[in-house]
This record gives sequence, structure tokens and C-alpha cells, in this order.
Amino acid sequence: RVLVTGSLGQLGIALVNTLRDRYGVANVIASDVRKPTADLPIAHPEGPFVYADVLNYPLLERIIVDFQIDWVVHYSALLSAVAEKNPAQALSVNITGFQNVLELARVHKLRIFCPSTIGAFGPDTPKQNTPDLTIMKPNTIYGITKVHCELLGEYYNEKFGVDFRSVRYPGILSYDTMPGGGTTDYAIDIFHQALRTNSYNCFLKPDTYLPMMYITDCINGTVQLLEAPSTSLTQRVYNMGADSFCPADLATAIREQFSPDFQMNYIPDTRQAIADSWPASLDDSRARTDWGWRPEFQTTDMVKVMWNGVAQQLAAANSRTS
Ligand code: VAH
Repeated sequence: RVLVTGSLGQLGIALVNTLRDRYGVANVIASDVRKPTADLPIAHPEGPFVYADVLNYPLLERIIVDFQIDWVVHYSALLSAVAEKNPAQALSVNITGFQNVLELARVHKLRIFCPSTIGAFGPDTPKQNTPDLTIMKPNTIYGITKVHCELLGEYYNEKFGVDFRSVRYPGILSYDTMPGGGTTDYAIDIFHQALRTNSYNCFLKPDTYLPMMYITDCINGTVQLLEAPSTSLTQRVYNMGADSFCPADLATAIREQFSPDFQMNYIPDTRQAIADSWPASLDDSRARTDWGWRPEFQTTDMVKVMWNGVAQQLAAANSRTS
């Protein structure tokens, strides 16, 4: 049985849907501190859902015991832009929350997956083709919390044999679930605004290249690593990349393929500095050789699926109101 924390977030919903298809609805326990609402694309709303504040150790332990949990996917976290505005809360949710789950993984012998991020790298990290093992000196509170989680997970693995697994996610694109306050959110917002107003005020500069991935690839890769035999893993934290693009690339693609007079304005804000400290592309060769990682969506595929997905959503919403 699998417990997913933060299951109502952008990735949590998609992962729970996929895991329930694979392992059975009753075997995947969704949890969050929020209440599920009818507008979320939850495939099996009848499936088990529990309140779980990751700061509440006894409550988490009770859920793990009551539901006889074997694996935990720990998605509960504050993302980069939100964390920068609430450093104290980021420390508590991202660090204490993870420590609680990790310690419970030790006590109850659970496999634990907790994502890391390209935000774990920093301004001194080589920007192109960034390898797994390199300088990790992030200058955001988000990055600092994630490096802590990576190192602590590896320590628990070495010292106590806890089956800790992690990947460094790039920016993840999806059209039916919304991101929760990251620096890469522009790559989703742009499609919603382009289809509504044919314009977008972008908070990053035109040439800000960042690694990006479509959510289907993200979830497939995550499940692949979750299910990989421990013996095939030569490390516990892997880079996982797909493609890289910048805001200007998206504007050009939208004009060429869908809307020739699409208007893009660049109004960089505090998120520019965050993006500037991150890699532009990743070397994920270890993930490819160790557990067969292979993304399917390149930038052109992502643009197509995002545009068509958001367009369909808008059409459905319009037909409901008319
Ligand atoms: C963020 N999307 O922008 C997240 C991610 C790629 C970084 O962790 O904060």
C-alpha cells in the first residue's frame, strides 16, 4: 500500500490517478491538509483520502499503521517562489515534514520517494548539461531545504538501510492541474492567458532557459524509479530531464502554430533571480542507464499538448455556462 502526501497538488493528483490504475484504488491512500474539491481531476474520488499534516508525527504514524503502508511518496512541500516569501514555513514543511516521514520510513521499514528539484543547484553549478554529482550551493530557501532532504535521505539509506529514492524534477507542465507557486509556472500560465487574451505578461526574461518536462513523462519516470529493483540503483538521487526551452521559444511556437498575433510582454520580477541560479539543461544519463528513464515529450510536443488541452478545457467550460 502506498501513501501519497500533498496528493492534491499538481503532481499528487496525477500520480495518485496513475498508481490507482496500477495497484488498485484501495491500495493508494491520498492525503493532504486541504479538502478535495469537485473541480479537481481526481479519477477515483471514492478512493481512500485522509487528512495528513506532515508536521504531525503521531498522526502520520497512525495513518501508516492503520492503512498498513509499505511505500510513501512525499509530495508535500512549498515550491520555490512561495518558499522565498515564507522561509520559516518552508523550513518547517520541507525539512521537518520530510524528517518526520523519513524517520517513520526507518521505524516501519517503508520505501520512501521524495522529489528533489533543479532548484537544489545554485549559481556556482555548471549550467549546461549539469551532472548528478556537482556543486550544490543553492541560494534559495527552497533549494537549501531540498539539498538537506537529499543528503539526509542518502544518510538514512547508508546508515539504516532506508530505501530512499529521489529525482531532481525540472519544471513540470500540465493543463488540468495547476502548479503551486514555482518559478517555472510561467510555462503553464502562458497557455491559459494566450487562449483567453491572446497575450501574456511573462515574469521571466525571454532567453531564460530552464529544463522542462511534460507531466506524463514526470509521472512515468517517477513510477519507473519507484518500481525499480534496489539492486539496479547505483545512487539514490537522480537528475531527470526531458528538454529545455525559454519564454521566447514558447512565444515563437505559439505564434507559428496557433496564433500569429500573440502578444508577449516581459516584466521580470523576483523570480528572475531564482531562475538565473538554476541549470539550463541536465545530464540524466545515470537515470537512463540505471532504471531505463526515457522521456517522450520534447518542446514541440509539450506546446501542442498544452495548447490543445487548455483549449479543450476552455471550450468545455464555455459550453457549460452557455
Ligand atoms: C519550482 N517547479 O519552480 C518548481 C521546481 C523546477 C523547479 O521545483 O519551484
